[in-house]
Amino acid sequence: MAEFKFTYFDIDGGRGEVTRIALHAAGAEFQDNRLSFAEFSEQRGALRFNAVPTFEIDGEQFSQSDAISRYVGRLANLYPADRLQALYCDEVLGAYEDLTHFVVRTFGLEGDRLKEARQQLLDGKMTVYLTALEKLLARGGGEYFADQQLTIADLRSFVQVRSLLAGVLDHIPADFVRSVAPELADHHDRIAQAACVVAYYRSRQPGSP
Ligand SMILES: N[C@@H](CCC(=O)N[C@@H](CS)C(=O)NCC(=O)O)C(=O)O
Repeated sequence: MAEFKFTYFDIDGGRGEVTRIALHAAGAEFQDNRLSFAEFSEQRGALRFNAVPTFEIDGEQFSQSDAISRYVGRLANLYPADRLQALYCDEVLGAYEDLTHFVVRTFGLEGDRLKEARQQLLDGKMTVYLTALEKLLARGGGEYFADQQLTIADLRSFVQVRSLLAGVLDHIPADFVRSVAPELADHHDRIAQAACVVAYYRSRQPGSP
């Protein structure tokens, strides 16, 4: 087996989370290189596009979270072999990446400007994307987004919806997803119970081997 090193922030979430869950599901040995924000600032010059996540395979560095999670998803049987189902899956990954960019644009704003930008986000892109993603879930059959089984699209939705449900972003109400796209919130609750997801978070408990 090749030597893997995955570099991302030392957080349980964000663009690195799908790959970490999938690496665990694949039973792959890998160096989990968790950077503090200070370490990221020091090391970013050595990272492609000066960003995380990065993934190294036998010392060769790769970037782009969705490309990495597709590679690892194939290792873990969490990526469809069928071309159309893979397209279903990729469309979801791309939509969540778009949504992430719209949210990130509001970072750094403060006070009324932040409030206004977040309200625009709720009324605009957030509603558009979440309602469309809910339709993509229905297209996949309602339980999963693609392949009639768990894929990295479900994991990406789970991670992103979880952060919205946590209500950690100012002016984004914790019940927003449930009010605008309840099927996505229910999907999140189901995926949280998927065996590989439960096993991954169990492995993150202190004292776990
Ligand atoms: N399209 C890239 C985006 C990478 C990205 O923006 N990563 C963020 C962390 S989630 C980052 O490194 N931000 C720090 C910065 O750009 O200064 C991907 O999907 O990996």
